[in-house]
Amino acid sequence: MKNGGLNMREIPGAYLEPCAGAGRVERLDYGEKFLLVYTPAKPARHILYLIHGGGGDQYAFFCPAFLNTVDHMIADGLLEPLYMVSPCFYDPAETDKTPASSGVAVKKFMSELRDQVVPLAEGFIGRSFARKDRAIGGFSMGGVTTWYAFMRALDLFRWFLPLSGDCWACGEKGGGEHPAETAKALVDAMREQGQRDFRIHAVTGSKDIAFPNLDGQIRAMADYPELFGDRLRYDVMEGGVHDYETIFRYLYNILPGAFAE
Ligand code: FER
Repeated sequence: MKNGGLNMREIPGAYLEPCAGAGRVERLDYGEKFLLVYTPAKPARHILYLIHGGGGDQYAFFCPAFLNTVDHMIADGLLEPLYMVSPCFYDPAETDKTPASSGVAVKKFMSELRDQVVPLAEGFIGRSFARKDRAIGGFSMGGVTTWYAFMRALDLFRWFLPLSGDCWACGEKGGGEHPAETAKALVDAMREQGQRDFRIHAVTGSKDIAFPNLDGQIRAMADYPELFGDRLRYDVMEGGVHDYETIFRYLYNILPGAFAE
């Protein structure tokens, strides 16, 4: 495991303001649901699926602060242009957004991600992306979703960015409560899928409520150095808390390294 070392710089204040070279956001409907696609101002090779946290929706990541930051990073050459897709894992009629209900929703969302979200987004863009150019990441319950994608959709994604969220394969907050079983569930799922070429960059903060869950899980994953080894990178920001502003800061720092090797 490559541990820490990332300098978690603050997003420059000017990056939160609109950028002259802004990308576009479009809404694509499917059934009763919709997703948002961000198309950068310059031609792009990569695509990132970003999953909101509990109680959130398609606009949690697709808000001015984050989209302006990405626009500026691309305009200033700090980030290779990329498409971004923001779906919602809840059914439209769902009013219960508690962790228990969200846990059921994200698991169910896996088939929708494969059968509807990816084909719709990439059909709209006009091409199917190579696995090596596809990433999935998310915050909190979106991090939980990202771990499920690792277990069920390793054929679709090479890059996984779970941010302040653990794997719930062995129950709610299972990464913290059942770390060894959770790590084994990840390993078993990986072996079943027969695919070992991947990269995980997990990030959380020392004051994040999900810290004990993700941290316990990552430590247990380190018991499989031959499988995770350099494919797993883990950073903990001192003082980082469980909110989107902090997560945008993580993405500002880790996105330039995604798709890099
Ligand atoms: C965690 C993963 C997800 C966690 C909390 C959540 C406290 C989500 C909470 C919510 O949606 O309210 O490890 O730890």
